[in-house]
Amino acid sequence: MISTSLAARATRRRLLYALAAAGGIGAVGGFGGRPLAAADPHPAPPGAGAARPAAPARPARRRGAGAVAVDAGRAREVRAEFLHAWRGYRRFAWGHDEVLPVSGGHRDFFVRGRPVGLSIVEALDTHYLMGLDDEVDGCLAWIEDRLDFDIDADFQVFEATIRLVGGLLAGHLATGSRVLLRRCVDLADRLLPAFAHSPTGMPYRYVNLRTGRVSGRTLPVAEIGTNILEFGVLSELTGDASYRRAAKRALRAVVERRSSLGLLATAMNVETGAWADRAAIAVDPPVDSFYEYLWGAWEMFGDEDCRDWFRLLVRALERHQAERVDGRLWFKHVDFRTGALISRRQSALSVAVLPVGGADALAADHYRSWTAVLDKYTVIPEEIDYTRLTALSTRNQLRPEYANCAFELYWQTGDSFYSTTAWRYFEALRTHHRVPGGYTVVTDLTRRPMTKGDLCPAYVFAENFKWLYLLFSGTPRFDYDRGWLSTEGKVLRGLRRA
Ligand code: DMJ
Repeated sequence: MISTSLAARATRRRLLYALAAAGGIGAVGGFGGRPLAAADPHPAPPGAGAARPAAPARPARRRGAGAVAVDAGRAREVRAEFLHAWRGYRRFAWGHDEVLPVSGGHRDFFVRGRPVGLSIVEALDTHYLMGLDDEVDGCLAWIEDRLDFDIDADFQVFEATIRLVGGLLAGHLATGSRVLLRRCVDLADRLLPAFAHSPTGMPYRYVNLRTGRVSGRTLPVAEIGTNILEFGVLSELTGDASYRRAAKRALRAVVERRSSLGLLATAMNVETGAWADRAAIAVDPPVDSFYEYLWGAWEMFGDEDCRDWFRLLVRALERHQAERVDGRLWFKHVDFRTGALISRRQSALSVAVLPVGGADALAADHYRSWTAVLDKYTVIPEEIDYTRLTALSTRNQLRPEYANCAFELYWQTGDSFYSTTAWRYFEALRTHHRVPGGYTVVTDLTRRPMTKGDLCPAYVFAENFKWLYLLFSGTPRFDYDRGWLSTEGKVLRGLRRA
């Protein structure tokens, strides 16, 4: 039985708090004797420290009474498994982008033969949150000595932004390291030509980091519009508004091209501004994080345009794509101009979008839908046919999205359903993805034992264990009242200095 869902969301409490005074908080600790600079562009609310300038209203997250499911035993187990995965990387792939934990090899993520230590950058703030300060130290030393973005090769702008710019930013916010901020600014400046050379302001897909030559004029919506959080924080840290301005222009260009139904298609030619297809597939990838970043820009920077665009797009999503099958909420793929059905497939990545995006009632229902998939398969398949709840892919690429959503919804509601199911996710992760050399992808989750591939994607060091650790640890290094994380799990606001 299929019916359209029009769930409404509850109201959000709002608080006023002051913008960061230049300079932010002072350091009381350090890593390896390196000088720590003031880092947080969004320091603590008024009352703490010096007087701050008058500030615009910004939203604050709604919190449940028990927003942190503190369980020291579980937090320890999560941390131990993160360390197991990390030791595999350190042993077999140090300095390379990603570890192949079964064969003991490694692979480069952006350009073959040109590693940028991706897993090191991705892991920085996770190490910090878990109190693994020696590891933070080792990562900082590698970045200081070895990381150089003067590379004559094409880098994918979206991945470089969410993983590298975001990782370096979060690392800087955690440690105060000026080197991390310098590397971050250097990389962002090398990425900016992708925006500046485009007639529409929507970025090209690739940019040569040395020459600034751009390429790839047709790209999906998530790649066009998943950058305002990283670029916005960078603007605040540097005082240079051009990063945030470029990101905002790209968002606006996409939203302006929505159909009369208020839907976005999937991919755009950024030179002509013409859609390259007609499929509205949100909240699936490669559109997913476009939505997250609209709401994030409101939460992080008080950007009212982005808030309004988010609401407008989510209203259209509810009206034309949401449907219930046996009481479970899913989002069908439709023609973005007519609303005609294209398919009833759903990606496992979809579960993480709405809780980050301020549509909590929808998010909660969608999470319950994916929990039914977790119950059926133990490990969530990459993609399903939601009419029959059957796997269209038997793989799982060590996906973090279910844990991401569990953390977000627990954080917002304090409902133990999310901590219980998050723990189930963790136990399945440990049972089915663990190998002696770390953690690896599953290639067939319908077999027993599940068959495994040979890759630990770098995002595992940024996401899976971090979401779980934040959920169960209540670490004092994270400000649970006002923290904010990116689509790649980077803490862009609310890191507390040790
Ligand atoms: C991560 O790189 C990010 O979460 C991104 O937004 C898309 N998905 C992968 C992990 O699945």
